[in-house]
Amino acid sequence: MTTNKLIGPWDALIQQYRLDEPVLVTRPTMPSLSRFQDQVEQIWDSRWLTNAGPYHQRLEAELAHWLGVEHLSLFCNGTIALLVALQALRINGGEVITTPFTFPATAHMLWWNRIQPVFCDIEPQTGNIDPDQVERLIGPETRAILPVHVYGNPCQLEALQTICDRHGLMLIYDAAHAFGVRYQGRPLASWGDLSMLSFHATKLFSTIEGGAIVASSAEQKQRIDLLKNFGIAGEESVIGPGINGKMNELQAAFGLLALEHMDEELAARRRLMQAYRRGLAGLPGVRLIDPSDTQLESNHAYMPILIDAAEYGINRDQLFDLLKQFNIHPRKYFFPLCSHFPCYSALPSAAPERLPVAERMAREVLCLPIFGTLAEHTVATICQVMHEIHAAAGMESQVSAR
Ligand code: T4K
Repeated sequence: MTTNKLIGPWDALIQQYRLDEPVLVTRPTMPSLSRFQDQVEQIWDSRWLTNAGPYHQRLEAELAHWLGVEHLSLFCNGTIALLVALQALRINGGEVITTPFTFPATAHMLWWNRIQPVFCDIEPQTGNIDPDQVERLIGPETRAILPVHVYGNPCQLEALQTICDRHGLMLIYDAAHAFGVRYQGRPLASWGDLSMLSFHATKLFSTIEGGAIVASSAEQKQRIDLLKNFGIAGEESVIGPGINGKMNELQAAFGLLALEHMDEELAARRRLMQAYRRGLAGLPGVRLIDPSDTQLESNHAYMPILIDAAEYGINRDQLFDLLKQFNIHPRKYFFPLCSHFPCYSALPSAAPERLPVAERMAREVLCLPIFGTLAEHTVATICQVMHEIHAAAGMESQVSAR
C-alpha cells in the first residue's frame, strides 16, 4: 500500500522549479476598481442599499439575457438559493436522491429542509450522478432528484428527466459550477424544474457572495421572489414563511461590472485548458476529467485530474503536499465525500461499499489552478513539475526496489 510519507530527490527539483508567488486554485475576476468606486458613490448618494434596488433589477435582467434564460431570481448566495429552491417546489420532507461528490452545501440544504439525503454513486467519466444507479434508490418517500453538474460538466439530462417523469419526481439541479455552460445549444441552467447558480468569489462569474435560481415559469419565479423576501407580498401582507435571501446593491453593482468581462474570461480559460491538455498529454497515471462532447460549450470552471498512484509513482495526497512546496496550491474538490460527514455517515446510502466510484474519485481527484489571469507559462511550469515529479518518483522506486 502507498503511504503519504515522501522520501525522494525533491529538494533539487523544488529549488529549480519553485514559483515566486503562490499559484492558488482560483482567483476572482476583478472589475475596474475606479468604475466600481463610481457605482459605490451612486449607491451611496441614492441611499438605496438593498431590497430589489435599481442595480439588483438591472443585474437580474442582464444576467437572464446573457445566460439566455427567461426567469432568473438573484440571491445573497448559492446555498440560500438552494434552500429556497426546495421550498419553492414544496419539497420539505421525505427523501431526495443526490450525490456525495459535491460541496457540503448540496446535502446540507436537504437537511435544513428536513429532507433525508439518499446518496447515489457517480459516473467515472464526469463525477456526476449515475442515472443507472438512481432508479434502484427510489422508494415511497422519494420526492426529488438533486444532481450536481460537477465542474460544470452536464449530467445525463435526458436520462434523469425520463426517470423523474416516470416516477413523478421533481428534478432540481445544483448548477453552482455551470455558469454560462451550454449543452445542445441550450443553457445548462435551464434544464430540470429549476437550477441553482453560485456567484461566490471563487466562481467564474462572481458578485463576491451571491447566487441565483433559474426558474421554469413566471409563476415559479414569483413564488421564489416572495420566499426570498420573508413572504412579503405587500406592506401589510405576508403570505408565507419566507426567509431573507436577497442580494444587496453593492453585490449587484460588482456583478454588473464582472459580467462585462465574461467573454474574455471564458476565452482565457479555454486557452489555459488547451495548455493543460498539451502539457499533461502522455503523462502516465494522470487522467483529465475533460468530456469531449461536440454538443458541449464548456466554461472550464475547474481543471480536475485523477491520479492513479500505481502509474504516476506517488498518490494524490503525496502529490498535493509536494505541489505546495513548489508554491502550487491545487484543491481536492471533492474530498471528503458528503457521505463521510458525521451528520450523514450513518445513513444506509452513505456506506462506502455502495459508492465505489465516488470513493475512488474522492481519493484520486485534484483540481489544478485555472482562472483568467493565470499565465500560460505558469501552466506550462505546473505541467513540467508534474512530469518531473513522475520521473523522479520512478527513479526513487527503482532505487528502493534494489
Ligand atoms: N454547490 C456546489 C456544488 C458548490 O461548489 C458550492 C460552492 C455551493 C453549492 C454553494 O454555493 P455558495 O453558497 O458558496 O454560493 C469554495 C467556495 O467558498 C464555494 O463557494 C465553492 N462551492 C467551493 C467549490 O469552493 P473553499 O472552502 O474551497 O474556499 P476557499 O476560501 O478555500 O477558497 C478557495 C481558493 O479561492 C483559495 O485558494 C483562494 C481563492 N480565493 C478565495 C476567496 C474566498 C480568492 O482568491 N479570493 C477569495 O475571496 O470553497
